[in-house]
Amino acid sequence: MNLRKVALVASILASSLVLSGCQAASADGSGSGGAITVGFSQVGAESGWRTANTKDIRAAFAHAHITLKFSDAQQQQENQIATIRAYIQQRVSVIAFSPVVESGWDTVLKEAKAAGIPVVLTDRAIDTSDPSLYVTRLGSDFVKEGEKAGQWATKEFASATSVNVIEIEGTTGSAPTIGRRTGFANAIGHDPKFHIIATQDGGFTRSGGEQAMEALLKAHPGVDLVYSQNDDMALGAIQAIEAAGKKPGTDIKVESIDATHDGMEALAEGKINFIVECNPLLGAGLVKVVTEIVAGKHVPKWLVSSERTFTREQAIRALPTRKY
Ligand code: GZL
Repeated sequence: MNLRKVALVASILASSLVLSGCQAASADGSGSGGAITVGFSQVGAESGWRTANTKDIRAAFAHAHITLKFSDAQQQQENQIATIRAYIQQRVSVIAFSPVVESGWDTVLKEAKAAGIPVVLTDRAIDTSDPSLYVTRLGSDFVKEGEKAGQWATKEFASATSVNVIEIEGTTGSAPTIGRRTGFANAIGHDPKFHIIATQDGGFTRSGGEQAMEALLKAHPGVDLVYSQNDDMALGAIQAIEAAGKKPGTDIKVESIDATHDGMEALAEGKINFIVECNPLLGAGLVKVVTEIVAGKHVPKWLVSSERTFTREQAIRALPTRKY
């Protein structure tokens, strides 16, 4: 066999070895045969809760020595869809993401399913007619969180004859916004003294909460209670209430959801009156679920977060040992 033929055979052999290597990687979705790689799309960096959630997930994967490809979608669904498609092309082992809004995921998740890549939801939920498009969701019961907030309001205003409520909501169309609105209504809806006099989207951000409250306070100076769907918006609302010369927590009651450090500090100071916890520490659970899925084990469809509520006294006691 002359040298030209030897070189040709050698190059064909080499490329077949490379291809088989790729085949091995694509078969188990790892970057190097056997190792797990997870592609994660995070909503953004809009709040203290999100920061704690991202920090915990990154730390859990580093501790487990599992490769985590991470992307920040800056609260844009089209960014998450593009990132999920990129993870499909990269043949990751598992795709995990916190969907910024509930709807619009079926098409891209069908592509992941066709590629044989399991999908895990963290934190937020999706609204789909085909639940087979994801394996499980690790996250909170947002309706229950809203109900806890409403139940506190009914106790706090037990002796009142009329209660004017302003509701500052999170991202329109997101699972926590929809669930917390539903839960709050479930709890107060039977009591005609509660009047939700205004609702506005604050985007789960501090500036969004301040802008919403500034506008709503001008239109509704007689508000009795602000129900904010997260701490960051509540902290913004507090700034607007103080700028209007009123005392948050005293002249206008304020309740919130998350129990992040800054929210708990405002609760301890009496500027917020009650907080419903929403647990962002999903990292260890996500590592466990990914490992079980890759091992072919069954996992429940919903791994619900355990959460509590805080009064001022409870916040003062809890603050020194809080993880976020
Ligand atoms: C809730 C989470 C929400 C938080 C906000 O699980 O999706 O998004 O309540 C965060 O603080 O921005």
